[in-house]
Amino acid sequence: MSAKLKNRAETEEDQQAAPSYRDQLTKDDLLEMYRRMWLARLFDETLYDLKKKGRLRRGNVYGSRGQEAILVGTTYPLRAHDFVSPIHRDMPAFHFKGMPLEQVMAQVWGKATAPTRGKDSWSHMGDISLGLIHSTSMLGSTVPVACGAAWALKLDGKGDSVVLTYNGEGATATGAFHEGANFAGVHKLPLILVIENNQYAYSTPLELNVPTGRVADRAIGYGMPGIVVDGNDVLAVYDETYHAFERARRGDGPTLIECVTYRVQGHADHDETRARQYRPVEEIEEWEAKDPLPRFRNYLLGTGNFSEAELPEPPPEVVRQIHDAVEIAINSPDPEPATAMEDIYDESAGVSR
Ligand SMILES: Cc1ncc(C[n+]2csc(CCOP(=O)(O)OP(=O)(O)O)c2C)c(N)n1
Ligand SMILES: [Mg+2]
Repeated sequence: MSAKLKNRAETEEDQQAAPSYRDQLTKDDLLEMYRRMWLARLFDETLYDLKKKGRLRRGNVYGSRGQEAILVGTTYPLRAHDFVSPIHRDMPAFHFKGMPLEQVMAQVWGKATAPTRGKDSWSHMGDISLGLIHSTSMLGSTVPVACGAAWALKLDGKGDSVVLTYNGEGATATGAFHEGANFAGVHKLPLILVIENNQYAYSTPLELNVPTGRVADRAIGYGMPGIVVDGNDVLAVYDETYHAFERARRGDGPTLIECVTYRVQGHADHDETRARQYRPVEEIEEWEAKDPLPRFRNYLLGTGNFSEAELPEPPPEVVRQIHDAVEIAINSPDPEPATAMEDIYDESAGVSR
C-alpha cells in the first residue's frame, strides 16, 4: 500500500473518482461555517485582550488565529456519536462538539461550573458524554488514548462512530504519537489524525521535527493514507475530513490529514514572536496575507449567492455570544475549598476520589 501524498483535488483521476462533499453544503451550512470561523477568531482575540488587561486569572492563551479553517472544516462533519480529542490550540473545538460556550469559558476562569471544576489548566478537560476525550499536557499522548476509544468502538461493533484527534506537527515527533498511529494502522481503527502543521513547535521549525518536511510522509509507515491539504481553505479541509470519515465508517481504517497552515502569533501570549526573532517577520506577513477568514468570505461573495450584508465582519450575534459567555463565566461561582481533594487520584490511598 502506498501513502497518498497529494491533496485529493490535485489529480485528475481523483477528481473524477472522489465525490466533492463541499458541493453538498447548503447556503445555511456555509453561513454557519462562516459564523464558526468568526467564533474561533473572536474567542482568540477576546482572551488575548482580557489577558493583557489582567482579567484572566490563570493560564496562557494558546491562540488559533490563522488556523480557524482547520477547526471548522474538521469539526463540521462530526455527529453526536463521534469522539474528538482537542489539544491546547483547539479550545473552540470543545464548543463545536457540543460543549456550551459558557462552560468552555468557565474552564478558562477555573470555575465550579467548568468540566474540571476549577482544577488543571484550560484545555486539559473533556466530557465523555459529549464525545470529548480529556487531553493532557504530554504531547502525542492523546493518540494512544484515542486509539483505545476507537478500538473499543470497533470491538463493540459501533463502527459508525469515529474518533478525531488533533496534533501539531511537533507532536508527531513523539514516541507516543508513533506508537498510537502504528496501532491504529495495524488494527484499522476508525480514527482520523488531524495534523495542524503550523510550521513551528514553539520556536522549533518544521524541518527539525519532520525530516522530510511533510508530516503526511509518515503515514506510509503506519499503513494509512496521508493526505496533504491547504489548512487555510475551510472547504478543502471539510472535504478531506469528510472523506476520512467515510473511509473510517466503511471499516477501511484510519487517515492522517496534514493541514498546512502557519502560526501567525507566538506560541502563546507570553511569546512576543516578532520581537523574539526566531523567524523572519516577512514570513509572518506572508502568511497573514493568507488569512482564512477573508479568503472564505471572498470565495462566498464570488459564488454570487451571498451579499456583503449577509457576511458581516464580524457577525454581531457572534460578538454577543462570546461576550455573554465571558460574563456568565466570570459571574459563576468559584469552587469551594472543600472540593479541592475531590476528583483526584490520591496516591497514598491508591484510589481516585
Ligand atoms: C511531550 C512534550 N514535550 C514538550 C512539551 C512542551 N510543549 C508544549 S506545546 C509545545 C509545542 C508543540 O508544537 P506543535 O505540536 O507543533 O503544536 P503547536 O503548539 O504548534 O500547535 C511544546 C514543545 C509537551 N507539552 N509535551
Ligand atoms: Mg506546530
